[in-house]
Amino acid sequence: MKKVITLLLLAALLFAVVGCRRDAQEGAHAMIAKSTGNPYMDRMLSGFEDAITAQGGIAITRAPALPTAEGQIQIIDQLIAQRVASIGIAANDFDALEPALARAMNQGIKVYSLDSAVNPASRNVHVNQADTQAIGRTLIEAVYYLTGGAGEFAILSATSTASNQNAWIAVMQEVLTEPQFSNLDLVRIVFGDDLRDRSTSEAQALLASFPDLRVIVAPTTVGIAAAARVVTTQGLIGQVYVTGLGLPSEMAEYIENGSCPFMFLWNPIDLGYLSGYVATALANGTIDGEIGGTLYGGRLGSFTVTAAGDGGTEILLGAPFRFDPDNIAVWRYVY
Ligand code: RAM
Repeated sequence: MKKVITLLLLAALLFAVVGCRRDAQEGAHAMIAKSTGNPYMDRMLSGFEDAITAQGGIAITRAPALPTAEGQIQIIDQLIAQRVASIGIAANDFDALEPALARAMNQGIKVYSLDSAVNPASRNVHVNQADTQAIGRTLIEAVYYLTGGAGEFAILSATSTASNQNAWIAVMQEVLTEPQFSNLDLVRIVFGDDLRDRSTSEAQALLASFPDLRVIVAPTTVGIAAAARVVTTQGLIGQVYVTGLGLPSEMAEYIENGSCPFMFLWNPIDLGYLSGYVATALANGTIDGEIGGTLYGGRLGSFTVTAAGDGGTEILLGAPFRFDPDNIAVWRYVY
């Protein structure tokens, strides 16, 4: 009987240890998106999963229901308890995640931001989708072209704390001060929080408040789709144009109906995929986030760590791509 009890106890102990191991998912790589329900974020996470599984690792993908720092902090604390090897985060706030991410780094977890940066003290490196200056300038040039060089325009952004949108808007405002853009009138900046309904009502409110509005520029895939839908349903195609950063699969019908004559984006799948290689390179010590480090990015080739505009370091994915009626029929099926 004693033997049986000992065996049972041993079995229970073994089960507990194995069970814990499985819960802990030690060595797994995690990525946290801004929020659930955003198709751009879903594509980013799927690229990450592909890269991690291609390397034989375990990928954990998480996102809060709403794009808030609080929701992301809760997830970070859970991932610290799971003892993951790395955390990649598309941040809902530049500074607010610092205490949680510092806790992670103190536990030996490698931390990087992608898409939307955290401050340099909160990360080992940032994976930047495209040059911040180029995005801001390209969007103002788009507004210039669509207004014919003069007129009212508004910005429909994501959340007011999103570091990527805020960085692009800051560049847009800086570029606007150049003499050739002096007849462009930025009448308002509004925030749809990357939620479809809120972005829709913000677009409607802009049209109601500014009858002479010529362009809505939305540096967010959720905002641009909502704005184009509103312009289309209100019969304003040709009177008010929409442009910005859009997902081809969501925007094809609006590029084809003329409400959004053209727009820009990078490949969100590639952004997640490259980050999957950044995660393993940080975890195995190939890079430490310092300038000059190089890593292999799978099918995307090699990358180098460079200085970022915010004083930290970054790895740049590449140049943004322009989508218009000539190429959208192909790209709508890609992402
Ligand atoms: C939204 C998100 C994301 C941004 C794209 C362009 O999906 O805000 O962070 O990079 O738009």
